[in-house]
Amino acid sequence: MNPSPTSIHLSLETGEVEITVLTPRLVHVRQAAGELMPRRSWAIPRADADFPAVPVERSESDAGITLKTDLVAVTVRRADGAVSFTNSAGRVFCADAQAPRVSGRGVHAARQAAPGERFYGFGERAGLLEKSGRLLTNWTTDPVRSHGPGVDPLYIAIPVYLSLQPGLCHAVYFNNTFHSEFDLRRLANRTAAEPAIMEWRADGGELDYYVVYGPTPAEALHGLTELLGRMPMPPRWALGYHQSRWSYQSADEVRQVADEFRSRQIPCDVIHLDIDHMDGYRNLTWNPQTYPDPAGLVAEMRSIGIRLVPIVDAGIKVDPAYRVYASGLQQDAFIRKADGSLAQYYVWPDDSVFADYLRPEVRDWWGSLFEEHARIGVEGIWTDMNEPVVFDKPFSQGGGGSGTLPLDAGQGPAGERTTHAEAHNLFGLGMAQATYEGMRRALGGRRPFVLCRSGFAGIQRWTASWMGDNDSWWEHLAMSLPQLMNMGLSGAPFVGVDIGGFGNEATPELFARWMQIGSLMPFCRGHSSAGTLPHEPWAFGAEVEQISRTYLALRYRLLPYLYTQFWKAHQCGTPIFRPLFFDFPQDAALADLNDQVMVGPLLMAAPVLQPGVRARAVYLPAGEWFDWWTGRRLTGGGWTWTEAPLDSMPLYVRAGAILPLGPAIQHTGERPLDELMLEVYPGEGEFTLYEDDGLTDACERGDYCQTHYRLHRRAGNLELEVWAREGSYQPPVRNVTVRFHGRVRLGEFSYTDDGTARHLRLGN
Ligand code: MIG
Repeated sequence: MNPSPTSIHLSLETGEVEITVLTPRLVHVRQAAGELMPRRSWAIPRADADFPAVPVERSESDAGITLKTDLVAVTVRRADGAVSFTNSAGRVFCADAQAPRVSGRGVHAARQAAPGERFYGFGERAGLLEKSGRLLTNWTTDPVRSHGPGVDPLYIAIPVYLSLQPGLCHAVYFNNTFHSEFDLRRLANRTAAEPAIMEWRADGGELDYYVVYGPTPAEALHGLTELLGRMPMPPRWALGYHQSRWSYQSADEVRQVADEFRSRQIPCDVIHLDIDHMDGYRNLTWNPQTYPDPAGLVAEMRSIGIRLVPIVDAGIKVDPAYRVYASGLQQDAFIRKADGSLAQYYVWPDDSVFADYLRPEVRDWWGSLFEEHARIGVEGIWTDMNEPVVFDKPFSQGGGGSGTLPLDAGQGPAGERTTHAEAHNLFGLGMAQATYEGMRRALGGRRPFVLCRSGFAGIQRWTASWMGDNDSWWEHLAMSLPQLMNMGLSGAPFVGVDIGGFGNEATPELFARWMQIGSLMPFCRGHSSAGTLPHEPWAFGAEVEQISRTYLALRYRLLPYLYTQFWKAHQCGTPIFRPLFFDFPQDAALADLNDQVMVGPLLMAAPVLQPGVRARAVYLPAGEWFDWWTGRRLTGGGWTWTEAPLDSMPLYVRAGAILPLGPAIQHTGERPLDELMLEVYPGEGEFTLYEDDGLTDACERGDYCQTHYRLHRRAGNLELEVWAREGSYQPPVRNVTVRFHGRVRLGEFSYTDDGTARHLRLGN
């Protein structure tokens, strides 16, 4: 018997059940065939013991035991261990439809779904926003290109979902790292007679899950990320535009690309270096012929405001003369097969080995390898192939495919050894963690940027994510919206797709449309595969170049707003690029809206996602909206029709918006935020602008500032209240222009912002 008043422990015939209340909205449920497993060092969520105790009411009957907080009650049935939740209004949610089964060989649970309950999240997926009817597998996989809407799984596995019913939202994290499934097929085509059921299965481990009550999506995400962790503040430059290609073949080509951006006045902060920059695909080396002076190149690029982000792969070349292999071998850092021999497989450098990132000392070793990169000025690392993928034959003999390590290979630290079957899904997560922590140590106070292809729940703590190898297809452009929105709902806000498409060739029209919405994706990178034609923004003719310039310029002007959204994500787990229902959870019409997106709370984009289309229908939730381009006022609560010529992506601002914009810049280091524009739209609203140095970890020690703005009506007139700036970070004294999009005309006001409070009467 567990004496803690916040937890229930039952020994049933079928095994142990433990339920622990962690916060008023967060509950941990565990059921095992025998005894519950001890916590492992590589566990993802925060330990139960790390949550301060909360007031819980406990009641018992013959039938079961109930724990109750201010928000939820959880009941376990003595007879069979079935668990159910209710909110304070007595509405049941997330209830076992039958007794869960846990055996040595796996787990199975069947949860009741309410009529009309909708399911989102599930990490990285192909297909539409809402997932009823799908069988979704949690197993990190390289699908080897050309993934259509039905392809599953993909690179990142996040066993998290968000359920939405009218007035009631909750999230679930299924804390099991084995191969597992969410089966939503019995939700589709259901008849009234058939119970609506969603099944969870896993090939091993315990039935271990966390339920997070909202009731709003924002509250559910807040609770979920309190458990799984949140994104660290990225360096501000990582919010700029990134240009990539597999591969820029030499330092000279990198210089040329950088020069093109600057001479064409297309903003850019980052160039990625794909695998060909290495010496024979050896991680952390440089090809001596094509990249003879990496330090010089990095410095030269930095002098024009461009950072280089080199790639490292999961496979480490077997080569006794290569320091990474030799030192790893000495540390016994590499995964071994069940028979004790090195798990050696083919990837780019042919024979390769793989580090066991579950072990803390291996993460330290891996992290320390980045010291040299950091010393020459590299502040960002891109990691790839960490599902992990292995080829069927040597790359030099045309190898490919998407095999992985043997499931019985041993992993993990002594005392908690497991096999790849349990650790597979954690490979990318561990590699991202080791890379992030190593870079952080090496940069001594500057914030690193890490980009990682694979991942698991909690991946946002270590890295940004892109959605792997899409194609230059309209279908993949359209898919990028639900894909990124569901990542955000799974706790990972810093996400993007390859703008323009990775495989195949984009047409000018496709590239233009992709750049339009891509410019508002949290991670904004153009990339393209080897063997394709150039995909840089100027490669498609003058018109598309101009469109790219316009939209990237818009992104850069929006940086004060976007950066504030990153802060919100860092503080609260709030997704940045999110479905409309996140901000309007009461509006049932939004549940299946795949082709519109909120970018933070104030902007809504309705991109064109089909060829030849020059107008589209747009759904505007209740309230007033303004067309970003024309300033025209629109009344929400239904559909509107809008023109969308090639150079224009429909974009809307909510009434009452106070949108902070910075000056036009070519890169984030060009100048501090020494000039600010507030675009103000009639209505009631508020906004808190977040600022810090953009570069160091001082913000984590409280060195930042916030300015609160409030727009409200007073004696028939709208008034903008600017509150006194709070916090220690000091932006430059600057001119602020307030552009008021009034009913009659555009009003311009300006003031000198020295951090003091003021009131501006704007008109009506
Ligand atoms: O499958 O490093 O997703 O972005 O350009 C090829 C070469 C391996 C896969 C990544 C892609 C990258 C490519 N890599």
